[in-house]
Amino acid sequence: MNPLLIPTDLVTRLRTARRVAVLTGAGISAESGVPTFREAQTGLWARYNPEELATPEAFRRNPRLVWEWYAWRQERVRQAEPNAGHYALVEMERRIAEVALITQNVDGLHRRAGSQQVVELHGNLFRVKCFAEDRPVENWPESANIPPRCPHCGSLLRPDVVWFGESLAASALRVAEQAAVTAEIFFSIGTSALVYPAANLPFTALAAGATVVEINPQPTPLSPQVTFSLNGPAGVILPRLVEQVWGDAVGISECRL
Ligand code: BJW
Repeated sequence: MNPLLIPTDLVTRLRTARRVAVLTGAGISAESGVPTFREAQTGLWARYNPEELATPEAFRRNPRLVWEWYAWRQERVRQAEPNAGHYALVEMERRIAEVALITQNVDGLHRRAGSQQVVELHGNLFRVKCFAEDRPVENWPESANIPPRCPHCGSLLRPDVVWFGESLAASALRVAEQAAVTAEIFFSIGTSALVYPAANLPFTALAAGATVVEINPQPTPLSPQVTFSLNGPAGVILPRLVEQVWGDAVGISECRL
């Protein structure tokens, strides 16, 4: 199927949908120039495997290496801008009564694009917390230490993200699961669908009777189960989808697509 042709049946379902849930992964930010997790890394960090850096064990072993990797990623994201895929989801939020945007990304690009209801399942690259006590920390004394130390207990500071083996924030997971149960349409966009518990969400939605739509240039373990598979980049498919569903609506020409 031509991925740019959005199935008519999906267009019809979206026009009348009142509750939609969207799960995004690193692929939605790929067209902003933010590297995905499991595709080949480039430059300085090409010889490191991200899966091996995003763990508490890696941080215990070499806190400086892990802190510097996150500092490098912060810089990449600061230089990036949201892309047409992020903006199309902002438009979707404006058009549908309830849209829950659940992201595994820590880059903050959905909020920068203007999405309001964003659940960040894996934390945020720009927040910091104490490694020992899990306490959020906003300011710390200037020093040459890398990583810097917690001003309250003296332990190392770390990024406020969820590493392998760590629990997701219970409140975020609850909201995400509830959105998957109640959604009429569930989108899985730009994620390899490998990392749990996020990877369960589309299956929860399917079990509850939702239409499940995957947008990804590559197949994933979820692909055989979905109702609609749109094989292509999110930054191309999502604006086309929005245009086909609401293109004749008043004000669409003002959207940043
Ligand atoms: C495009 C595109 C374009 C490219 N347009 N698309 C059940 C079974 C088995 C294991 C487990 C299980 N439950 C829990 C586990 C263990 C573990 C897990 O899932 N392991 C699996 C790898 C097997 N999960 C956990 O440990 C989680 N914690 C937990 O469950 O706690 C309870 C518990 C503890 C201990 C034991 C058991 C239970 C925590 C998971 C935290 C994940 N953290 C990371 C790092 C966050 C911080 C950071 O960013 O540094 O989150 S890992 C990494 O993977 C990151 C991502 O959010 C996440 C998902 O990756 P994503 O987004 O899918 O990216 P990619 O790169 O994989 O895929 C990109 C996709 O985009 C590709 O498909 C491309 O084709 C596509 N694409 N261009 C559209 N233009």
